[in-house]
Amino acid sequence: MADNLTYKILREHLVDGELKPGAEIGIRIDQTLTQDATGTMAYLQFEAMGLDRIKTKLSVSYVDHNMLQTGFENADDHLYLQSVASNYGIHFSKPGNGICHQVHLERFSVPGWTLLGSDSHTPTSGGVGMIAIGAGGLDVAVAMGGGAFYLPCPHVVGIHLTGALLPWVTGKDVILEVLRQLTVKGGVGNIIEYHGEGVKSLTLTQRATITNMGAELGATTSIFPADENTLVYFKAQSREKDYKPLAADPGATYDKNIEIDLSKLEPMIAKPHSPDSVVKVREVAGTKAQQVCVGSCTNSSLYDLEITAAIFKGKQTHPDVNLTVTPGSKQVYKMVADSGAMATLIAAGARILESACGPCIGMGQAPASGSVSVRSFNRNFEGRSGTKDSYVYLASPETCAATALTGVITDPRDLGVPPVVHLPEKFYIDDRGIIPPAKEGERSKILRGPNIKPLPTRGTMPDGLSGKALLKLGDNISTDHIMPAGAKILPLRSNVPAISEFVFFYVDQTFARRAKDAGSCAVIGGENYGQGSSREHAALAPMYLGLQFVLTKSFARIHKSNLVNFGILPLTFVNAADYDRLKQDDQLEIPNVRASLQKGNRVTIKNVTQGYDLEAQFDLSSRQVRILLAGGLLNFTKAGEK
Ligand code: MIC
Ligand code: SF4
Repeated sequence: MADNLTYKILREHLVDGELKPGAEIGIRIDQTLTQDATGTMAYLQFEAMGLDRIKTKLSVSYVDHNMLQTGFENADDHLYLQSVASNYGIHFSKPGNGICHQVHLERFSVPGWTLLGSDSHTPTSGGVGMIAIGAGGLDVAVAMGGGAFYLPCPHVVGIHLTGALLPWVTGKDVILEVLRQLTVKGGVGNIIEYHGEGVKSLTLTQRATITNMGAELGATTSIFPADENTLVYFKAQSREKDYKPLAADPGATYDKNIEIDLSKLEPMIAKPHSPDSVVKVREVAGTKAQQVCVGSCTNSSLYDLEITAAIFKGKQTHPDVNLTVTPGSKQVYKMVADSGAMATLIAAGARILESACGPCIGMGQAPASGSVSVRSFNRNFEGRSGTKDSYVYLASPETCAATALTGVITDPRDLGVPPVVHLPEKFYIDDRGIIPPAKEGERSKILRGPNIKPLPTRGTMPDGLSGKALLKLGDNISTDHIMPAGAKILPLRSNVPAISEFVFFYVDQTFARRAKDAGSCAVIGGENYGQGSSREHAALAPMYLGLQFVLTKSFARIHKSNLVNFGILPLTFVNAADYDRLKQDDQLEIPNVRASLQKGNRVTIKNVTQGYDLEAQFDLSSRQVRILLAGGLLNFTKAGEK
């Protein structure tokens, strides 16, 4: 049987179910990663499982998000993470060592293995041929304990690449083109596999940019074959031993096929406020920009910074533009310092930031009111930058640099012949920022500062649910809308009672108060509800506020499973017209919900306020139903269920 690469790896890791698109499967997880903003909860959950040590081949805990340390909270979390890692067999990547995805790609990625990460951009490592999936922290905790990761068996979309990119056209432009074609919900339920002659022409870091931002498609993950270019990268990292060539079997087929001729692409840009609002840079060229940011896990590799510096050689940023540059890892930072690229950037007037997520998640560098910020990042949801009325565009580092030079959005092809960047064959390797765990059996104190509050839990699901529909929302609500991040709110990730005050804060500041007054509540949404990040706080904090069920037109993958993991019922409309009829503040009831969940795939919702019944459906595996009945995945796992 000719398998595509995705199915080859899934088949090797399959522990439950059958590889039939749509059916639930369980896969063995080789590696996990967490970052600090999702990690504290993941490790509190891991601790609650009562195991001695992780059972994965490797688990790494990174610190890269909560790095501002404007109070004690972040530092407390870092100490907790380091101490818990040491005790349970987990490697700890210190603050300053880099953004989790960049560091993982450099130092730990392995072709053919599986990686589960509590961050939606975990697919970055798909660039080397891993099945690397983003999930909620609780799923990652279960995987660290040796449990399988359950997911609907994906359809595989084959993107057949031909040709080679023209000068000034980049991996970022490829994924922006894919987003233009497929949209932010086009990848739901799919793994995107790149194949064909054109693959050869893409460097490893270009591939990683493409798989990273595949998260914005809502895809389960994205993957490239492992080939000569992968080997070049592994050699540079002195990790040849981890390399093995991998590709789809000859004659393998895909559930859907897309053709992209790389030589036909040109520089692309995503307009505010969605990563799929993609147009050619040319179409918005001339728009005045006030800020330009190069960095984030999408585009902060050595090449990205070297090319940015090369564009600025002997030149200055435009007087009206603030340019920030973030090296993705300590490796990149040290190498741009040694090569002189950093000196060029400093001379050009760039603000060099520490190696962290920073402005990508609104941790500093919020743009001015009403201004335009052009970023090499992957998300531009409204308000995510920290300034609600800013206009964030997403483009390649090359387009960013051209824009910072001229002060207006600029197609980099207008700069003439591109500078040539030579990367060294061997990269700087220094893993001292990654602290190995204590030996098995050696225990030390786990440090819990006052910011770390116990994890709230939910009891088993009652016989009936009821709640006021506190919000009626439109399409594509992101987890940044549900549980915003940014400098004020992100440090509260370890304190659910405190962070819950900010649920839907920028949508409706009265939400948390109204939820508490109501005691139990529901939310109504449109298509692709919960797109974006893997943050389980977008389920956990609403659960704490009494959210019982969410009724939408459709859900994004990770958020839907986070809702289930925390005992919140995800429902979709049977008749689209019911969405229009429902009103905010309607009192809704689902009598006999336990019985309905165990029977079919529908529930009847009573609209008590308007006096009518409507049908809703649930697309859940029998395992997910059992999780919901148990009141969430933690209760389910503690009870020894699988
Ligand atoms: C993001 O890019 O939105 C984040 C912040 O990295 C999130 C994780 C989080 O909210 O902690 C993600 O992508 O999953
Ligand atoms: Fe960090 Fe931004 Fe990447 Fe999320 S998308 S991991 S916030 S750099």
